Amino acid sequence: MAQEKKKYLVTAALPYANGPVHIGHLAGCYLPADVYVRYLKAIGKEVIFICGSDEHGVPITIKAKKEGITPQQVVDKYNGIMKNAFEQFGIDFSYYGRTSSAVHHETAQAFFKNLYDKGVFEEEVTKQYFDVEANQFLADRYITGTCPRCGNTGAYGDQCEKCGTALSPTDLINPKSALSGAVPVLKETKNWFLPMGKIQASEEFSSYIKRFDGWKSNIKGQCNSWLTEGLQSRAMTRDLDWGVPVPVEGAEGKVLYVWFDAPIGYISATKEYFQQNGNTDSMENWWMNEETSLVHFIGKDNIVFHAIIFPMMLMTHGNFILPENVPANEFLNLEGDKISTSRNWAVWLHEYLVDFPKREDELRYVLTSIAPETKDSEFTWKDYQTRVNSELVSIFGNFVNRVLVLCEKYFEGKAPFGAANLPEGNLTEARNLCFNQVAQSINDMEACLEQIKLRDGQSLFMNIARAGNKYLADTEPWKLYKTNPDLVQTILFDALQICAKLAIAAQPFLPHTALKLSQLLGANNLDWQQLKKDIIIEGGTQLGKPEILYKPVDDEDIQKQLLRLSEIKKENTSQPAKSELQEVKANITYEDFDKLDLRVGKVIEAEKVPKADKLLKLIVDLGFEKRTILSGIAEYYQPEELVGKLVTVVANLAPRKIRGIESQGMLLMAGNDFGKLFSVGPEKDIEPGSIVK
Ligand code: B3M
Ligand code: ZN
Repeated sequence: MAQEKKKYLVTAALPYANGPVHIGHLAGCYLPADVYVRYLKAIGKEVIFICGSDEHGVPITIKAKKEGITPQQVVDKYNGIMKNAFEQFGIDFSYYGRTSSAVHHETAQAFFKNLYDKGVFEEEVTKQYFDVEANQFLADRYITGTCPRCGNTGAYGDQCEKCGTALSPTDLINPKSALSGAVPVLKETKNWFLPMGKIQASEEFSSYIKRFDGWKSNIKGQCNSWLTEGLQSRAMTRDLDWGVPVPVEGAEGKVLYVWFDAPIGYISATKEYFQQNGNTDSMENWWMNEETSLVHFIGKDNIVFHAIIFPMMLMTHGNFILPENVPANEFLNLEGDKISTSRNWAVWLHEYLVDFPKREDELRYVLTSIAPETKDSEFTWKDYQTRVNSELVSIFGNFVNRVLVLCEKYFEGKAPFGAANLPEGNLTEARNLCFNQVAQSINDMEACLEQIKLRDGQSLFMNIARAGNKYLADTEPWKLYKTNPDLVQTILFDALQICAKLAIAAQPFLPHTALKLSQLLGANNLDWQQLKKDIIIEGGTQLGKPEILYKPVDDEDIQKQLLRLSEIKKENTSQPAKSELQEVKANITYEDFDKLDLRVGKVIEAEKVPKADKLLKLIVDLGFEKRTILSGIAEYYQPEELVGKLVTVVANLAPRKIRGIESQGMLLMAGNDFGKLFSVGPEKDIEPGSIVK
């Protein structure tokens, strides 16, 4: 990987500029990307690190409507807040762009035009929902309704967030306009579709997907399952007024689909970066250069766009390189619950900076320690406190502090001269052990960084400090000083070299600390190559005044955070006002009702669906036959609780394939938006197959 290519073009997902940044964002993609970039730079690669605000799409316009301001005002407000938070945490982008910039609009339009002129798009008139009251088409999140899969009444036109199913607006039951609440009507409109099925069949695409083999299994798995199901054409334009106008005739009032223009944002930001640097280099020299390795850091909800759709766009355009790796992370949860902006269930970076000033590296450390690299993980304040206090403070900080304090005490704050007197016997053993452990940890750490296993990499980094502490504990220089000061000189000389290695190896993970520590060591130009050297700090070097690297986190600090969260939880779970419960739907006739065939079923088998957190696969006996039914209830039921239960089944619902499994019906569930869901079944024992009416 990193050894092979010279140039690295690393991107981190462009966050929607519609709200501040929280720890989930940081842990999901910005921090891992930054650690990797800092490592690549340290080993001497040429790297550019690109990010920016995604300023289009319905998430922005919805926020504008909520706050009663224009979309432009929304993005202007949040772009600054986000950029600043990233900077404070040391996320070292080469360039942070904005998709509202003129360069981006031009670049995205030229890209679309290129594909259009080649005849890549399918032009199709389809029926889309239209809000007569608001006089506009309803794309994606402008439309809500009931999920046909799990019955969630707040599903969006592009996705149900409860069961994760990707939807089209016309899949929704009882669709409603998010703008006016009106029932939308279907109206014809022309849009341009990317023929993904056709591209999937191309040779170029087949050869591209061989790269998946080297990718993390969570990403490979998701991609392969989409490919197996077969890709459908997808509209790359929308009937909206906020976005990049579609640059072709007959497309007035239409903009590019936000997922078409946003990834092009990486390209336009690269252009702007070089423009602002006097054009000494060019976008083409990176994006159209086989010497470049393109790596996209993203969260798991963006996989299809980066691993499949954007590469298809790049491929059909031609000239561009394709992603070498897409290291997507899973999600980070907070204190047992999903992080949610709308429920304010988050640790906001701008708030952390106020509550824990100058402790950015502490959060970086904890978030890398628990990074959701292969599965969802969990942030708790208690765990934050433990990791800071028992690792950063007690191991790393304590080691460095002891060394500096002893050097001040015995050698007037200067580095002693090494090997004045080599230890004998047990002490030789302790010394060799320490040197071996340090060398081994450094090697293993580099291997992890190379493979983007940052969590393991950081824990190996900590092992260097552990080895240093053990050396001091084994040799006890503070006891030796009276009898053998020469030996103490050797031990502290050794220990200072370990401090210097820590300062170097900390660079990717803890950049603020790395800087501070190198100053304390009187070493300005530490570089990664020196990790393999025996002597980094020469005898006689003037050291800084001993200063602690990390302050312990107090119980009060933690209590305050927990109190804040518990208040939010209270607000969120307080009884819903009647008006917040769903309104009763429009009347139906008896004939409508009679179309439903509801039957009693008995669950005879239940199991989790691999890689689908919310789905259970059930075998339900309907008396006359057994059906496979997928249900989005895994959060509410353990499979074994359901076996033997009588349930009500919609027996004549058209079968539907989910995750490659055909679901042959639906279970009735009683639920609300406040986290309750129960199956609805007969009150007394009755034969499976009985009619419910
Ligand atoms: N803005 C989605 C998100 O923030 C989207 C990413 C774009 S990356 C090109 O999750
Ligand atoms: Zn659903």
